[in-house]
Amino acid sequence: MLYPQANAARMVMDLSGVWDFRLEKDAPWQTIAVPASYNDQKADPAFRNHVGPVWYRTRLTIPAMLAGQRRVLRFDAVTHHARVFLDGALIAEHNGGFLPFEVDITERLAPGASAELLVEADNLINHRTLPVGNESGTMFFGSDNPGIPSVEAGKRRQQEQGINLPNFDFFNYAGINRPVRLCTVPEGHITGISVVTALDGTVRFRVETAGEGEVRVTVLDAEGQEVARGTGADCQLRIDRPRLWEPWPGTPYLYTAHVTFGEDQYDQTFGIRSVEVRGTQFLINGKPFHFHGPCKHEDSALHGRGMDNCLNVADISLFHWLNANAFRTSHYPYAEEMYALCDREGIVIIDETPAVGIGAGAALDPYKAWGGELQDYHAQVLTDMIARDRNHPCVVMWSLGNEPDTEHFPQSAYDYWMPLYELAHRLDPQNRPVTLVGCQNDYTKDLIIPAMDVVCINRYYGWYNLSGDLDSARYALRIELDWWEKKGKPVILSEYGADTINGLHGAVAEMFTEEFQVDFYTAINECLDERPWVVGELPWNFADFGTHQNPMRSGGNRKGLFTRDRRPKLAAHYFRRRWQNLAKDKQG
Ligand code: GCB
Repeated sequence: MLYPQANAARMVMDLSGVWDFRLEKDAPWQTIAVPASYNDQKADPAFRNHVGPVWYRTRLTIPAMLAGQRRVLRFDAVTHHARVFLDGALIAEHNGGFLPFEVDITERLAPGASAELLVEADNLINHRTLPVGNESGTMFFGSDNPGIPSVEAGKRRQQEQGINLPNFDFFNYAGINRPVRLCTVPEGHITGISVVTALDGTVRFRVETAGEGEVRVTVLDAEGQEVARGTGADCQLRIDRPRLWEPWPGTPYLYTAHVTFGEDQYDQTFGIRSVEVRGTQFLINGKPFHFHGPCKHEDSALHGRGMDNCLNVADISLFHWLNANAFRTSHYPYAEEMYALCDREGIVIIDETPAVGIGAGAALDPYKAWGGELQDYHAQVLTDMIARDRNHPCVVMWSLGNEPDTEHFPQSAYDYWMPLYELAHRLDPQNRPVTLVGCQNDYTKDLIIPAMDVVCINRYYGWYNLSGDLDSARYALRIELDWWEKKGKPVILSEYGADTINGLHGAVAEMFTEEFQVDFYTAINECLDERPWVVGELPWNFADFGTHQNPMRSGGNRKGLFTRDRRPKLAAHYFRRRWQNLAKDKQG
């Protein structure tokens, strides 16, 4: 699905603003900002803790000047299940809270007319949604004291009240999290573009269209000079002396393909770069690449997971301050604006589906219990994510998901994930490497993580296990890394970290102090530096972030290198120094 674009042939009308909102069907309307999560917009536990549908309402008027154009409503993300009504008629329904959907309303609302636009957004999560939630009331963290009659009775009450707990460690921020726009296209129009490049300057465009017409492609360099042109829906061009898209600290050079079809036109940005796994190396443009940068969340005070360009620009500026070059979109596809920004800034992305928490802590084989239906849905989400993000040069790898159970039911896990791995390779015109991020587990039993193109492992030696004992943490991690070395694959430590309360210090570094966070990373990094086939380090997390309240979290997850309002902890300064020359040292 193409990102909305305003140009000589297309118009975009942003419907952001303050809409009407209610938590219950017959309650009085209140105010709410769109886009943003609704949870923290009011000082009211009913907003923060709401489970189930909510309703958003605004008035949509089609400008009379749009006559003759097709008119499409585009929702970039409604979390997690959306139903859209126009003057009471259901016009669209969509599953999944992190990817766009659109609905053509040309025949429903004439130019000059107006109607009530109502959006129902449901945040319920269960074992058939991504991410996964527990309807049973089971807690992700902490002990539920099983067997104590009074506690069991309390849990039954919670279920009757409709408790809905996440099987993941971030707040289930919900609502209209990303922009809503009215977009126009001419009657005959471009519906999709895919770009595949080669380092010699060969570029192949595949353009999908609706209606009659001829496709023409003109490629412009970064100065707007024409460097190649061609015709046809499947068209191959050659750019002389191509400039490559290089990750930071190189130049992320971008070209623009100006595509026309009948009266329509679309400017598609692209970069010329290659991505390949060879032996134990991850190559970008044929050169070894080392990933270093913290994993992120879309998370900030008040906005929740609401799309915020200012926050994105500030965060990527802090990536440069850190001398970081990469992040993983833990644990869901981010807003499209972030990928466009990273294309321009040279920050590399591992793009992750929202499949977090599949089977974590399950007593039964989760894949047998829920697998079939969930796998079909997962395949759809993966398909939509790749279709959305396939042209971004910053995206260099697909992550099928984060920390499913792969240890207790290894064969079922393999049977669930391998078809998705194959699907990702089939769908991606650029055939990027594919990974699945593994939980800390008995890695010797795991069948699927070692089968990925790149082994991505989340490890908490010295934190959740061997807590506070960094010598033993190093010792244990080295044993595990020796095991992975024999697999002959590139390995990324895709999460490691320690909760740290900013301002808490200790001359003796103990857990939760800023000094301990630095010591923790120093110890673990020592083990990584010994091994050239470790091609990445992704600390957990860029910034402190919101979670559900539980006895393991104090004001959210505090493993940030930055506080939630983006002030550096000591560990941010540590990584800034460590990463200053790392790209040169590790990549040559
Ligand atoms: C993990 C999860 C991440 C959590 C993190 C933690 O392994 O992938 O979502 O937030 O651990 O801090 O516990």
